[in-house]
Amino acid sequence: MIYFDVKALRAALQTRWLGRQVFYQAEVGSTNDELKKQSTATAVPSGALFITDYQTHGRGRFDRRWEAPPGTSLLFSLLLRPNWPGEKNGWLTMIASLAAAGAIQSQTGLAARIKWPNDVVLPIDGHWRKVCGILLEGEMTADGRCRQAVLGIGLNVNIPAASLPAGATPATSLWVASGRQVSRLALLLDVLVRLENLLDAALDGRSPQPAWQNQLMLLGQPVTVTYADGGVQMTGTAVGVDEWGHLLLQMADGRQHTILAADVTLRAV
Ligand code: BT5
Repeated sequence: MIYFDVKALRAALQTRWLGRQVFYQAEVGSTNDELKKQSTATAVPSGALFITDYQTHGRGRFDRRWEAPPGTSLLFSLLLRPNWPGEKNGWLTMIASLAAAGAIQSQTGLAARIKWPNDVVLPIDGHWRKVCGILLEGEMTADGRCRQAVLGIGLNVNIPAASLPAGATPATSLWVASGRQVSRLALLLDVLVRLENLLDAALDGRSPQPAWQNQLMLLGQPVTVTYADGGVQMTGTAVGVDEWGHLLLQMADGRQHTILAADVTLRAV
């Protein structure tokens, strides 16, 4: 396996506070879980980064799995303490996908877009394929503020075509999509600078929503929303997202539904 060069990361980091404390292990269960463990055991500052080369129990939403062959991907988590009302946590997912899509565009020239609510996708032969997933896990205080959040990002960098995960979601990697290997270090440095700038702006009260909505695919198109629990389905037109990242679904009968990101999967009709 090609190990991630943490020394080079520390030396080249261009951020002011994000990723200034780095934890690395070649293999872990899940970086989200490891970072939470670290933050319970020791005083870990906001902005701390946990990165690995391989996860044995990489997680998606709803206990789904995140699969990536050893040494091929960016698999990392960030500890954040925004101390804002919990509803604002949707901004963190928006910021993560904006930063990932922006870094992919600038490092590879690929036209990365965001698929609501938490995926970064690439167009391959006329179809959108997932290249990056985001898992946000927040801990709230009794009065509903965000005590701490762990923002997990999985980005398929140099996964060869034959090793792409073959699940329900069509996947790709930057290597497969661009035809050349991409430096995980350069990409991570780029993601972190973008994330930090977006986080600083958000902490200053500036919403990522306009930039995020701009990068969304499926807007203006008919979509089907499926609830994870009962499998209830709704079909309508995705007309936009509100300030908190909830999807606005326009139904045929003229009514508009607000769809919370936490509950659903989204498919083009
Ligand atoms: C996500 O969930 O997309 C969030 C994935 C977050 C992964 C990171 S890696 C670092 C950190 N530590 C963790 O343990 N997790 C985070 P969701 O929207 O539920 O999508 C999961 C679905 O994506 C799976 O059910 C598969 O169909 C598909 N999938 C799994 N691995 C994939 C991959 N490498 N590339 C593309 N799709 C994948």
